[in-house]
Amino acid sequence: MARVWWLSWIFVRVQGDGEFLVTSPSPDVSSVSSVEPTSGYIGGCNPFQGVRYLRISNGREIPRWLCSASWDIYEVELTDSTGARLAPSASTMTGVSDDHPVSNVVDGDRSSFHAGDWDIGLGCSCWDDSKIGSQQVDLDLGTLTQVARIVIVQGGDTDPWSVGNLRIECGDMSMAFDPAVMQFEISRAVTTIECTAQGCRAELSTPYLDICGACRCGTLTAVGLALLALLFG
Ligand SMILES: [Ca+2]
Repeated sequence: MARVWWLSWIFVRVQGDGEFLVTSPSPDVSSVSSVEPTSGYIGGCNPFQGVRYLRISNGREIPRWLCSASWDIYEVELTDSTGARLAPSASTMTGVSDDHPVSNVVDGDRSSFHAGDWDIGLGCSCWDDSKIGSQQVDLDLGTLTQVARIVIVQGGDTDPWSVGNLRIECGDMSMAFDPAVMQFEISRAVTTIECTAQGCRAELSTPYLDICGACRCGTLTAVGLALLALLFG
């Protein structure tokens, strides 16, 4: 994947599109917009109040230029209020790409990942808001459980299959989800969500990067799209 990512940035430069703010083989953190890690409460539901299910989904797009792109989520780690690590099962109703099963989200290995259905098309070139939440992972704790910490692991700031905005929904024993959704900006590396009775706060290991906001995919020519398809499938 690293080679493909590098090639993608080179290709962007070949297009000669001056509107691209990122012009190096890997994202230049200084040239894309960023915000400080969230300091206040996230809002939405609070899994500290007790949940059986947590639904994790994409809040926005991923910085890819083809529609055959899905989000790669490496690991979700849950901890209860005593500090004990929880062991949920994982499933999805939105599809799986070959060789990257949803179980990889909870296998205890931060290097293995789950890839969603490519057909959903989460790349910024074909993004629209109807795709918010279109790639989901459902975690089942088996019984109502007080969740005090959620750690979301992605591939890092140079991973073009990462999201910068995440949704978390809280489900009860009957898998009915609270309409109050947690939606917030996250790190493309590791995001730790700490929850208490007062609410949840997020700590980002690297600042939020709005990579897609810095690209102008609509300016790619038909020839360019054909070349991208040839290079990246
Ligand atoms: Ca994993």
